[in-house]
This record gives sequence, structure tokens and C-alpha cells, in this order.
Amino acid sequence: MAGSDTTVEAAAPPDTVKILIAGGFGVGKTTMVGSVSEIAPLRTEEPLTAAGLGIDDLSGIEEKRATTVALDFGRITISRELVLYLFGTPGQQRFWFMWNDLAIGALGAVVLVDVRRPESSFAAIDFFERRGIPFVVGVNGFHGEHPYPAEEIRDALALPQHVRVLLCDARKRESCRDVLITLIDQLIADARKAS
Ligand SMILES: Nc1nc2c(ncn2[C@@H]2O[C@H](COP(=O)(O)OP(=O)(O)O)[C@@H](O)[C@H]2O)c(=O)[nH]1
Ligand SMILES: [Mg+2]
Repeated sequence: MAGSDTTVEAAAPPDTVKILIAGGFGVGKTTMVGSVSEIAPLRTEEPLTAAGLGIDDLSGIEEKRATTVALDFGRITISRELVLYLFGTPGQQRFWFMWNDLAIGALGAVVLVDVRRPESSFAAIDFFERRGIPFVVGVNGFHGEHPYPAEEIRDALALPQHVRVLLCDARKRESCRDVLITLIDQLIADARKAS
């Protein structure tokens, strides 16, 4: 029948949003992208070598054998309307020249913090604050332990009240998903305020 009104409208494709997963060396960025991604994450890890001795601080992460040299890439579907592309940044200072490129087009970021050495993520926080890129802080407990409440970590990192601080476990999918959803909620709230 010509002009049939039974045509089913094709569902609109989901919005895709680029999110960075940042933070210091060995805080759990590659682990987070791996545990939350629904596609096999692309990793660009290289073994840690003697060249990093005396430069890369391995205290607390002595078991770390590899490090991200370009990026981690993963994807997570939040809803029919929203898919996140996750870009894990390299943590070592000598690879930071790549951060500016990775940040292009990113709507927001998760700054992961190792609860045992929060200062290793100061530079990442500074990076997003300077560029005005919204971020939430995920405090990776390591061994699932959270000795400090989120408010104490906020004070230690001198974060303003509007930055959300969440306790998380980079190894657990649900926990990482919660952090990402908090970031998305914040991005939506910011967009509503601006409009
Ligand atoms: N016990 C424990 N180990 C973790 C956790 N998150 C990461 N790791 C380990 O810590 C090391 C550094 O993590 P990785 O994800 O490579 O850190 P990145 O440098 O930020 O990408 C790796 O050996 C991980 O397996 C965690 O929550 N608990
Ligand atoms: Mg990594």
C-alpha cells in the first residue's frame, strides 16, 4: 500500500560522549576501563623497564608490571540514548604531552585517586580545573578498603564543594558504572543550568 502509515520509525542512534579516565601513575585507570567496558578494551601497555627506575613511584603498587603509554579505550552503554567512550590517559608524567590531544572533544572526566597516595592525582585535577572540563573524583580503595570518608579526601585534595567525590573500587563494574553515572548526572545538571 502506497504511503503506508505502518512504517516503523528507526530509533535514533544513541548520543556518544567522550569521557576521560585520568589520575596519577598506578591509581587504577586501566583497571577501571577494563572492568566497566562492554567491548574488549584496547590497551597500549608496555612492560615497566629499568628506564623507569627512580622516576616512576611504585610504592603501594609493587605488583604493577606494565604501564599505559598511549591510551586505554573502552565503551559502556548507559541507556538506549547514551553511549560513553572511555579514554584512559597515561599516568606517567613523561607521557603527559598527550593529554591535550586526548582532552579534545571530552565532555567530562573521572579523576581516579589512590586512597594511599592522593597527591599522585593532583596534577590531573589541576589539568581539568584549568581547562574548565567538569570532573568527578573516584577514590580507589585498593583492597576494597576505604579508611577515610569522602569529605576527608575532598579536604586533602582541596576540592571545592561542587566537585563530587565518590569512594569506588576500580576492579568492580558496578562501582565504576556508579562513578560514571554520577559524572553524567552532573553534566546534565550543568547543561540545564547553562540553558
Ligand atoms: N588490590 C587492588 N589492586 C588494584 C586495584 N586497582 C588497580 N589495581 C592494581 O594496581 C596496579 C595498577 O593499576 P592500573 O590499572 O594499571 O593503573 P593505571 O596506571 O592507573 O592504569 C595493577 O597491578 C592493578 O592490577 C584495586 O582496587 N585493588
Ligand atoms: Mg594504565
